[in-house]
Amino acid sequence: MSTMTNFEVKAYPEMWENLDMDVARFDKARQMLGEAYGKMFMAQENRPTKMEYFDDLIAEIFGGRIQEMLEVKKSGKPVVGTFCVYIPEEIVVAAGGVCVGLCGGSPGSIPDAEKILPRNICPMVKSAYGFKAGRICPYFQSVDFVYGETTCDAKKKTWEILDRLVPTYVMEIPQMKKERDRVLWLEEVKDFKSKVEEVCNKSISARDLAAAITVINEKRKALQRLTRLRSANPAPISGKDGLLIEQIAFYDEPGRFSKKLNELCDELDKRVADGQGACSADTPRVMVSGTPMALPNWKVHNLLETAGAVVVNEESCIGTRYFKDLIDEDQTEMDRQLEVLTDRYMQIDCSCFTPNDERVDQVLKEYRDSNAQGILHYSLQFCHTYNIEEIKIREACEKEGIPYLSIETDYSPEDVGQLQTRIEAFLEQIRE
Ligand code: BJ8
Repeated sequence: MSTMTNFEVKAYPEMWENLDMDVARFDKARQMLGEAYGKMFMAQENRPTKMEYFDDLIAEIFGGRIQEMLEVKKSGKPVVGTFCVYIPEEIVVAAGGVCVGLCGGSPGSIPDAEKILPRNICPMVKSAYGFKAGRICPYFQSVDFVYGETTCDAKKKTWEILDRLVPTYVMEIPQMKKERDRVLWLEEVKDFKSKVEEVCNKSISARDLAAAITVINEKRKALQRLTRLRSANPAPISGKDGLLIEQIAFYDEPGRFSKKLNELCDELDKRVADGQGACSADTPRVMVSGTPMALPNWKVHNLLETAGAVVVNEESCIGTRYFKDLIDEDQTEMDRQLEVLTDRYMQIDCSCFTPNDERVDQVLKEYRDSNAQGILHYSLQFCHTYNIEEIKIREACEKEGIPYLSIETDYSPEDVGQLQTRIEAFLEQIRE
């Protein structure tokens, strides 16, 4: 395999300075990201040519895309940061604004967070907080406000501390899905809409919202299409590239993203028809299920694919949980639109809910649909809800005779050797 590493994430020091960033430090992170990307992504063989757009997006992730967001902001439209797929981006898009995912996927910002937050909480929360505290994320520096939620304890208590650094609002997400929870949820969605409207000083009309629902539905449909194509054998695209596209969905302009992803899917359609894959047909096919993997968290996919597997599905919030459900587009009145929007969001099966048995069924369904041969359950360290829900997923896999491996990890490279050994044994079990 080639080891081409000449990939550069572009530098925009002047713009970063204007965003009050720690430019010298951030520039090192930018270089490291480029090197990692070159090694992990550009060195892959048999890559679809249409991945070029997504490579370019990563090259401009701290530059061109930020400029676009700042243009939107200059025009008086809202730029909103979120940390969870329960925050309805359709409402921000309806206001002509940008909604960007700010979950942290990098170990580099964790020491900044550990200066104040406890060490024994989820790395995703620490990484996100650290990006703001260290002034090393141009997205965080560009938002009008962030909107958190009350999903897990680590998140909801961190928002109180984060509010000292950036205006932080919180959506109450209930923990059960009864009728009275739905009533509360709908009110919370309305509050979110009011907050977004405050920034642009304009009310969102039913027509604006209808258009935004279509735009985001199109994005979710394009991601569903990619997932279906990955079920082919040989897989037409690597799991790393699949994950990367799912991560980029939280940053890119949605209309353009859907168009480019559909162009890639056209190419993959052809590959599938020609029996051409990113790997051979006897490559072990793994589905990853569990906690989300925020950019640039490629640790487990990289380990799996370096060990000779291909990842064919992500049952996570940076994966199918984000795009499996669409919003009914037939409503024309605001009240009804907000109701169907809330209904769609209530279908997301995050482990923060109790009970959450629909997720077990969903995991088994996706396992079958993706033609996977084994499931790797991935839990971030200290994520109690996923770690405990793992018991039910494991039991269901045992019952179905599905090869299964559960790992709990963080962003540090320390456990890589140990994980490698366990992954190799898991792939051996699949091969047998
Ligand atoms: S809907 S998965 S995006 S909450 S991994 S921060 S739960 S301790 S990310 Fe999530 Fe919304 Fe659920 Fe999805 Fe907490 Fe767990 Fe960390 Fe998590």
